Amino acid sequence: MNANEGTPPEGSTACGGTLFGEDGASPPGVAPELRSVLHDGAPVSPDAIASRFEADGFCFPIPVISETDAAINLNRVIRAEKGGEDRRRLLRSKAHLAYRFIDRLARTPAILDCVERILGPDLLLWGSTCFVKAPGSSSYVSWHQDLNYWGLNSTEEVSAWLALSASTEANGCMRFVPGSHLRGPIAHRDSFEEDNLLSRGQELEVSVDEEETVSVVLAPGEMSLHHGRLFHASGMNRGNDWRVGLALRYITPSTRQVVGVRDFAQLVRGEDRFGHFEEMPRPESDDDYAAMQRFEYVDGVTGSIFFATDPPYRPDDLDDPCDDEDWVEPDMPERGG
Ligand SMILES: O=C(O)CCC(=O)C(=O)O
Repeated sequence: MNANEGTPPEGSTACGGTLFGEDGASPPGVAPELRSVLHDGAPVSPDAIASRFEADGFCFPIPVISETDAAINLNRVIRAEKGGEDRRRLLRSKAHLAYRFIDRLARTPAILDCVERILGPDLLLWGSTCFVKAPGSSSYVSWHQDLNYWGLNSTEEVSAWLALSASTEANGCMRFVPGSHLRGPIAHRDSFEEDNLLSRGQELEVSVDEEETVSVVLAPGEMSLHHGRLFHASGMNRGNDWRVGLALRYITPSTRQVVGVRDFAQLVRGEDRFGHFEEMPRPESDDDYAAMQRFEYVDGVTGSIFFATDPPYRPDDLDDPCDDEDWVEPDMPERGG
């Protein structure tokens, strides 16, 4: 099977290689220091991105779409968010199956080029979620590791978090703990806090030293990449504008779903020689009723994965880079209640 040719969103970098800042230039209206270097000061380049990701478990800021495209897509998310619960819930989990604009954003060549450097040439899009914080919203995300509750048997996963609005400390940008992806799976507890944007309000049972954290400040059109075992969180929106990010979850085709009986993913680059995930037709518009029905179907089949008990999930065949000889298992606290 070959990946469908991706259709980049209007006006985005379609060349599949040129990142803003590569030549030292910055997109209009943004301070050069935010645009042309990565979080550690290295110039934005595919090699630097891959090596920072490996060492720190994340990498940002990486400009991938234009400010104009970010604004157009921000409006689409806000329209869906305000369109009632039926429209809003389609923005969660596998939103690319329901909305064409998300399907297209997820195939942006500049995003896939970076992810390919980390995961290799064959890429599946497994998930896509819009994390939306309205102005003044008390929504937040507790400290967690993504892979603990997705039922995937591999750490060959990368999240690309695309800022459609500015993402700042004031409006609740993400925060990362550098190097925490190397600590392996950590126990989580479920809080089911109403304002927590995570499905069960999952939170790490180890404490996080706020001094060690890095704020993921992004301009519209920039993305961050993070590893599925990275400790990350985000605060409330204390600003007057929307804070909206699209989290795109890419995996390799050899990955398996081992909690749910069936799971779905779209081939976005290269080849799938494994067939572990079912593929769905792409939405033809943002009002594609058949696509919305397919989303509901998939959500019904896969929704229980996120509520599977007994985290952290650690199947015997877990393919974890932390399994190397030098890895020392951290003390795992007892799970409460
Ligand atoms: O957008 C946020 O505030 C949190 C996003 C997140 O936890 C994720 O993308 O894994």
